[in-house]
Amino acid sequence: MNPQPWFRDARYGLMIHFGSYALTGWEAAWPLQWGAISYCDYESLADRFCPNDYDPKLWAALAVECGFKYVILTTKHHDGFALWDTRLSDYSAPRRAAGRDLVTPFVGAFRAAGLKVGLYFSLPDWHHPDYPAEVINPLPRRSRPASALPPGVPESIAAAPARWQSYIDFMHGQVRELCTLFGNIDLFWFDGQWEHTADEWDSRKLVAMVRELQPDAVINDRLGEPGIGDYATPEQFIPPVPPAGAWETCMTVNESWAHCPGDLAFKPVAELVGTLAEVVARGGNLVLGIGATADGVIVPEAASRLRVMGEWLTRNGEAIYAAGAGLPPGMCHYPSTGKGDSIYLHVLGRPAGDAVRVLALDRPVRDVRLLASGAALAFSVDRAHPRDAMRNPPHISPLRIQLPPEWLDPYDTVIRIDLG
Ligand code: FHN
Repeated sequence: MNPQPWFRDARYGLMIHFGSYALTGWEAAWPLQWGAISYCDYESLADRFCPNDYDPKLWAALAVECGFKYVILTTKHHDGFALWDTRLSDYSAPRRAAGRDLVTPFVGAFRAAGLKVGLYFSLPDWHHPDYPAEVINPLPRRSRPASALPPGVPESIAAAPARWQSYIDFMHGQVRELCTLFGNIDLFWFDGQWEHTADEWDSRKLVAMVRELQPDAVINDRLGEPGIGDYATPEQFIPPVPPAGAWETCMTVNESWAHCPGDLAFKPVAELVGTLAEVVARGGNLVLGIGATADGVIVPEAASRLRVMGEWLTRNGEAIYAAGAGLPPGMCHYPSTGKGDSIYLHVLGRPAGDAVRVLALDRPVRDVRLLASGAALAFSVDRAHPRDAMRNPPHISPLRIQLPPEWLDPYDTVIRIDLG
């Protein structure tokens, strides 16, 4: 399947991890697997998770300001704690300390702000009494730590197949709720598929249900087998060889998905902007991940960086939104994006000398400008000497563009080349 056209045009999304795990100051759900917190202690976080400052309208306003075109909220992470009023479990924000559904206002606020809305949902649920101890990946096959298990969970699927079926009914039932409680949803972002196979998750049936209930929704690929969803999801890296078809790199702004106050390893804006340029230059989308605090706040360390990126996008968004891969690989030392007859060179950092080169172009150049200001840039096309032209392929000429150093952008100077 191909995703809806909006998905490729959007290019830039935000993923927000929000849940009771924010109280630990560690990663979402994973401290359970590390044996850092017991099942009971983790469970009881729900009795303290009460995000009084949660106002998704503020989040949506920030997302608009920062230039995001879509958003993905963790409605339920691997820990099984649901942010909406699921009828299928009591382990949810509305039924514990928070006392309210956190998803409905989120969807409303972002939709009203004009962003496409995506819901993250974990296939594994480490809280559910029927979710077995044994998982198949990471290899070798292993059991979750005893301290992390709810009382009486089955050892494996094989040990209690009926209980696995009841888990699948529950999990599919929760996805049905997500498909029916919040109006049109633009994207479903599944996760945690590595713990079982597509057949075990009954992923095809799950996707068929989503397509029936939300026919316009885009669905990611984390369903246990390639080809079931609409697009690939490399995580925390830019794929050197882009996946076939649509794809989206998801990447944290610091090193954690959840809010971790001790993690101050925020990526510099230049790196984040460079990542966005590199990803779009390979035909992908970038989703940046941040974690909200247990009070429901997006911390200034993350927000300030995203705002600076938003300012860069205000100057240069034409080279990102609805753009795709630009020049073929190897034609320029910089990433390039493209749209129609325009190529956008992303000059990351300071070029050596005062000129930027495109090694070879096979179409005439009409115009070259700095995208941010529209200022014309002097350029020359180094036509081959007739003697060499006889040996070279026709119409291939290097392009040299003068880039005055005082016009450099601190993060990524975008040069727009209009081809004839
Ligand atoms: O385990 C999760 C992780 O916490 C986070 O949610 C990321 C987001 O892509 N997905 C999983 C790891 O692949």
